[in-house]
Amino acid sequence: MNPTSPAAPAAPPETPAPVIATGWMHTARFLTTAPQLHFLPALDVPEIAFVGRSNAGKSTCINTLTQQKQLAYASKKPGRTQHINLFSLGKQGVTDAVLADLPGYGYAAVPKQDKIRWQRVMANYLVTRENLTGVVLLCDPRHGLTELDEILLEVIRPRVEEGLKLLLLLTKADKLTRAEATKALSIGRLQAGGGEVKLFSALKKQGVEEVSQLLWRWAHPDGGAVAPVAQGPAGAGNPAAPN
Ligand SMILES: Nc1nc2c(ncn2[C@@H]2O[C@H](COP(=O)(O)OP(=O)(O)OP(=O)(O)O)[C@@H](O)[C@H]2O)c(=O)[nH]1
Ligand SMILES: [Mg+2]
Repeated sequence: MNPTSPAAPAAPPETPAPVIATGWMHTARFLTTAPQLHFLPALDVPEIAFVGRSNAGKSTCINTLTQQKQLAYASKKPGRTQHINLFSLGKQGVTDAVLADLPGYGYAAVPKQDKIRWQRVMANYLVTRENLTGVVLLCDPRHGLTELDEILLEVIRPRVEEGLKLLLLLTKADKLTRAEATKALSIGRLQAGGGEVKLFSALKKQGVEEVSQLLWRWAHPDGGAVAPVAQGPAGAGNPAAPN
């Protein structure tokens, strides 16, 4: 076979050097916030959603990955994030992907009606958001996957089968012994149904490069070379908040 043949299959997306992926993450800036799905702007760049139980560490993870202290609002008090918050990524004002920080679920003190309403918003988002490219499901392995995490995995399963990317991110890994971390990884691999599993610690900056590289690959399935290019007008040129 001629290796230079134009008919040769396309190479899988290249893994960028860690510095490219972390540099890309560092470009994150606030785009918009929405209390409900229909307030979200329609975008045509890849969107990566951070979901999981309240207090799992979603906002902290976004801050750690983007190397910014307070881009996403993190707090000891569960239920801090109450809107869908979008952050743009890309060089020099050119948005080539968006991160979405979603409110957590399963916080006991939230009134039942609010819980049900939020679960509906979330399920709708995961099923209907057209530019959704990947989901990062954060889970504190000391608690394991909750019933609501399992429901979420069920909800996205058809989309994962059609190519939606999934990462089960085991957070607060600094709280685990080496043996516990190994065990958490193997349990996670059984549960992640088609997705990847990684350990992460905001405290120790564990997993930052690996996760940044993975998200970069999700957002640049064609390789993207060293300098990412915009994939469309992105609607991000209109950062007007809904309210
Ligand atoms: N030890 C440790 N604590 C962490 C880590 N990541 C987050 N936390 C702590 O966990 C708590 C919750 O973090 P958040 O990032 O606000 O959690 P969240 O998932 O965004 O929570 P909601 O917005 O309520 O859904 C905070 O007190 C963080 O400091 C970590 O890697 N290690
Ligand atoms: Mg949060």
